[in-house]
Amino acid sequence: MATEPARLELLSALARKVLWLSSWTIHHANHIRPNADGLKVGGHQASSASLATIMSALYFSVLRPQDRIAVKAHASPVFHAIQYLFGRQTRDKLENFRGFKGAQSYPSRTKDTDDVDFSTGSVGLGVAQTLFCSLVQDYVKAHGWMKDRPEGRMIALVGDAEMDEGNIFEALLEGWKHGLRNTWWVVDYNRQSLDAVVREGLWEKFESMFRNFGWDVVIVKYGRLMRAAFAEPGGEALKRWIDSCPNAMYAALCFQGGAAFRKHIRDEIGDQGAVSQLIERRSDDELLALMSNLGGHDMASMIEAFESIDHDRPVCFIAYTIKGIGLPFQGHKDNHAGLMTVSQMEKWRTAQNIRPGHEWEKFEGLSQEPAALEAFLADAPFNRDNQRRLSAPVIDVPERLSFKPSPQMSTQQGFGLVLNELARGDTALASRIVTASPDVTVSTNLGAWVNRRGLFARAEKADLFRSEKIPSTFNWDFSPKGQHIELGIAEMNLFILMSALGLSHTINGERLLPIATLYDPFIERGLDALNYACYQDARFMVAATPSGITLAPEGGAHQSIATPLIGMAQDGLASFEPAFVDELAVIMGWGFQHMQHEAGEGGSVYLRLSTRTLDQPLRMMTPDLQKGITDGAYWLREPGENCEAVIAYTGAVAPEAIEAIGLIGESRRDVGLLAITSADRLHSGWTAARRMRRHRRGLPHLSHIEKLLAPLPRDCGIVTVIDGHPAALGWLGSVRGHKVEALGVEHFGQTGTIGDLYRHHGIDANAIIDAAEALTAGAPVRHRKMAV
Ligand SMILES: Cc1ncc(C[n+]2csc(CCOP(=O)(O)OP(=O)(O)O)c2C)c(N)n1
Ligand SMILES: [Mg+2]
Repeated sequence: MATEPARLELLSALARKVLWLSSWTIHHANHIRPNADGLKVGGHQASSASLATIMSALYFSVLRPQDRIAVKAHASPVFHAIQYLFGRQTRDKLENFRGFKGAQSYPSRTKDTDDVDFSTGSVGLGVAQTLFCSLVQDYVKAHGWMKDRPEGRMIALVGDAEMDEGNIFEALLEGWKHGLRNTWWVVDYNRQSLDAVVREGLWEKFESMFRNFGWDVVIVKYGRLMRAAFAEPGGEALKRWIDSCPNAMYAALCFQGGAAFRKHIRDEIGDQGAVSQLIERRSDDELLALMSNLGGHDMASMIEAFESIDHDRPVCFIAYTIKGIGLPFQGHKDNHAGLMTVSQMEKWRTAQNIRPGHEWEKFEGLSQEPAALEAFLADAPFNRDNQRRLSAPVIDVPERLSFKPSPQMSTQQGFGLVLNELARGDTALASRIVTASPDVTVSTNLGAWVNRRGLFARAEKADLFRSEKIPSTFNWDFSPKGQHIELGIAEMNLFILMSALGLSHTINGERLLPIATLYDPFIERGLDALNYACYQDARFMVAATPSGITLAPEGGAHQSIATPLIGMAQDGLASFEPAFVDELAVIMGWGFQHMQHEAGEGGSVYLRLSTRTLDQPLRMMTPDLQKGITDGAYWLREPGENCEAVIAYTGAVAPEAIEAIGLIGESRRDVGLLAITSADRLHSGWTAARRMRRHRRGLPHLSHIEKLLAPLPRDCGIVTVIDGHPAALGWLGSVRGHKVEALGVEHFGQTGTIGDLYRHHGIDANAIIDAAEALTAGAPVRHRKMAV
């Protein structure tokens, strides 16, 4: 173990190297191997530089392998440089920074190869993810699954302007409710964002807010040089001047350099003898070094701050920094997109003692012994365990998920029944399910599950109504064994929690099977978090209900129109919209397996459910039917040989489609009824088959939908109908060139009964018949549904 001064010297040298390598990576991408499109990499050089010291302190000394880190998006080059020094990143990927398959501009858990813990890029999400990851670790621990694994700290490196993102505050509140531990947020307080210099005194707002939520706050404002200077005669006055200097002015002076600082300090406080002497004792360069020695750039101060934490309460570090420190545009308000010119880089290279052609060498230009640096890196605690990505065995999913059948049910009800059956049993599957809902647990039918499995909290808390013997349908006991995580209303939190739970197998080595319930329209409220959860390959199931306009009198404001398209377009999410509960049970069983498949094969699952009660079919669940349901469609009524019209429906409009088929049957021949359980799976199967045929000519692979539509005569018309945007099914006509009338919902907000609204939006039986008539030759359809 190196002595303290020696350790600090090695760490500072490595931090300088990290700054060099990260800047060189960006420079290389812009000037040496620029992409053909000529786009420059803005945003990174200045933004990365802020964090070179802090991240070096963390990765080379403070972090342990069990810690997990969300790196501020624009500090990606710094992260990659650190991993390069550790030997986990290749020169080729750095030379190809932001190029095809090169190191990513924003750290990516799935696309980068150097052990990124959390994908960042949409600012705010990574920050909250660390908080929820810590809660998940507590969950795993409370359930007795941590074994002898030490608790990790979940750490976010946060831009100060990133703190504007509301989802961070939503998470903060949730963390407080759940007794958050083991979470560190390090705010890179460079007082600059993309466009602007941040408001004066922002740190005070942060400080009081974090303290309010029970966090420890550590402000790291002055580096060691500064602190030494403050102890000199006149130092107090200098400190007062620094403290009162407006952010914009301080930034501007950092940009202008030592002489400008001297002039300003002289003009403002220079008549006080001791201060003048203090600054006169220093050359311009020395004065600039002193004035830019803010805490976040001072290795000793950062190490001291991190090592001073001797508790597991959450901590917010506010580290003062200068954006672009050490680079020619440090502090300049326009520096976000700032890039060093070739000649500036040349000058800086010379100053760093780096020989041309040796830019990528790990220790080039450092005066320390390479062997000592190498040994120090090898010995970094973070580096001691190469297995930071864990895995967990697959949990068995029973052949068939059962539920208590009833002749009439909604899919939402069915969802509750399937979970209730799971809760009653003692399968491994049930023990690994974790549910969460943004304050709609009961209204999305999770109540029965929660009654049986209980709510999660680290400390027991009995349901007061129950202990007071007040009759209530619900038993809301909290305990460390509980399996439902109660959340407030914020949907962003729901999806970030899903992301954290859904990565547990790789972070904690213990598999969880998370299920989120929420109202379907509010998927849009949490969409970015949902997208990032999928992007990190977290695995979870979303049951969204009620959906569409079918919630009818519940109100126009809660309708969802776009969600079927979101379900189709969201990468990593298989979407389903069953009409009947036996379909749903099959899909959920398939879903629990899909959630556990290897990367690239499995993914998350979205169930778009409804509150509409439908007559349930009495039928045997054959393997063929089961496969049709999970592949996305099956014939509820097979089309005949001379089929003139097909009605293809999804979800809650099944009764209208069935009724229309009955009425059309007398006027059109051999009509077919196609039940579509997943437009998403059908469509992706179809595009995949086409791609395969293009690439491997001659292979007769047909997708499920192609096979289903193959027997239809050319001039058969297809009417599609969904309680959602019509484009979700409108593409069916392209599969084999059939004419299509796509019915669906395009306008938001009208309230009424289901009958009123289906008629209004043209998705009722008569609208389906009209559409079929328009598509097909022959006499008008004789029958219409009678108005009720
Ligand atoms: C959700 C989202 N909105 C906007 C952006 C574009 N953007 C990237 S960085 C940034 C501001 C950065 O300021 P700060 O967090 O203080 O980091 P700094 O550049 O100072 O290091 C913005 C607006 C983004 N990446 N994500
Ligand atoms: Mg900033």
